[in-house]
Amino acid sequence: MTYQNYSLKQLQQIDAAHHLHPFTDHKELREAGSRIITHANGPFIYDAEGTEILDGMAGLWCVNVGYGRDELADAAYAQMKELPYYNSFFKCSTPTPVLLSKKLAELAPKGVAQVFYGSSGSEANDTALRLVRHYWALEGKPDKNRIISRKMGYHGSTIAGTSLGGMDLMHKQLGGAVPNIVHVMMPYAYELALPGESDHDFGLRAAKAVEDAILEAGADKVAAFIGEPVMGAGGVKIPPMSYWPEVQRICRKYDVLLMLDEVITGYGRTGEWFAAQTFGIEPDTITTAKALTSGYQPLSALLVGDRIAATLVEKGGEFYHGYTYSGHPVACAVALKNLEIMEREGLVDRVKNDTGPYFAQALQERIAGHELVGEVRSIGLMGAIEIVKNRATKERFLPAGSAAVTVRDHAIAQGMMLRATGDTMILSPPLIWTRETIDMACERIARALDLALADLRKK
Ligand code: PXG
Repeated sequence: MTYQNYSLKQLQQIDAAHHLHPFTDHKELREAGSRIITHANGPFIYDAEGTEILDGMAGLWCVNVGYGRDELADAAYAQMKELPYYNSFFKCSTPTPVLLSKKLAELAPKGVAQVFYGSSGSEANDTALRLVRHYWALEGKPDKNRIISRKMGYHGSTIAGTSLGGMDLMHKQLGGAVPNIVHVMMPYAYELALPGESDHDFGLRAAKAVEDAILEAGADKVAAFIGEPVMGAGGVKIPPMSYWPEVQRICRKYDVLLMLDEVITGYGRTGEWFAAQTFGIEPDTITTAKALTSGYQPLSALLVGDRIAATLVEKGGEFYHGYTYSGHPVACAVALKNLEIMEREGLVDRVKNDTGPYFAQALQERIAGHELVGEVRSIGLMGAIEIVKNRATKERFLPAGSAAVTVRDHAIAQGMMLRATGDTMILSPPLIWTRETIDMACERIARALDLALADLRKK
């Protein structure tokens, strides 16, 4: 069956009749009709009407090597023919997860050398939560099970992921979160720094919130702290450089495990293989997914540090946890090829030394001065643009989020896919973007901002 036999209208009608979309107001979508993306190549996606759109989001923070990579399709095809599936339970293994684990151990920060596979970031965080609690139980401290997380953190959409995350609207629909998870302030200077407070001091104050939460519960009750090195879905919130070293010092002081969620930042996004390396963090677990396969296959890898791994292996007995698709041979074959492409093309170095700095400069020079823009910020190829009504007072347009949607809609009409989160525009492009692609993106965004400003003035 090919979709070419259907008109766009037919596809939209069938979509509206039968397809429940993620994070969607279904009634609203069904009235409007979904935008159907049919194919993609390099940095561009194409919709059913043939419109070419520059993909500023790398799909959903994942297509780091860009679209149309025959090598990845070939790797999947070859693996499917040889062995499409076999499980990793019952003392079995297949070659590709074995080799991928070795590769990940080489790329990961020092002291992190074991891998547990799933198919999504949410699953990997579920594994991480179970694993850290299991660790403390094995160490004879079953009550050391509280997890400290952050408001506006995003850790997935399963019950564990939602519970770990700090998204109020998601919690409201949860009907009871996983117990013993608390949320502290996020390190978001633009809105939360006090008047006159330096970035450095704000970072320390935000870290102090973690210490306060540990002291409130008692260190013997706190298992771990979890955070995204740079908050992604919450709005590309880049912490001051003082934040992570201080959080790490606090975790060590109270013997609290440090869990990083690198589902977005992993595999080159910030200019190192992992943001742990960018910020100098030595974590006990690293959740990864998305760009591990550049999104060509669903795959997550929870990277586990030596301390937890040693206890799990030496004292653990059987860990009653796993997924049918843990270590899926096809997904792992694609991941291996994806990492090979990233290394061969030097994409991580390019982000660090060329495109990342150029992206930061382009946003500063061409976007930051716009009347609608309160702040631009970026790290590697991950950026944000704050949309405000008043640059001096940081006042936002009402209703909240509406101005960013206006900018986004104009951007898409200008051939530029980016995302709005609240009143923040987000960019997270494929790592294959060049200086020319960045120029093209900035031109289109600047035009979208002009058009949005004209609209917003009319209101
Ligand atoms: N952790 C982080 C940091 C994520 O960004 C997940 C976990 C969950 O991964 P899965 O594969 O289960 O979706 C994510 C996912 C957005 C958006 O609106 C971001 C994600 C997912 C959906 C939407 O930016 N990130």
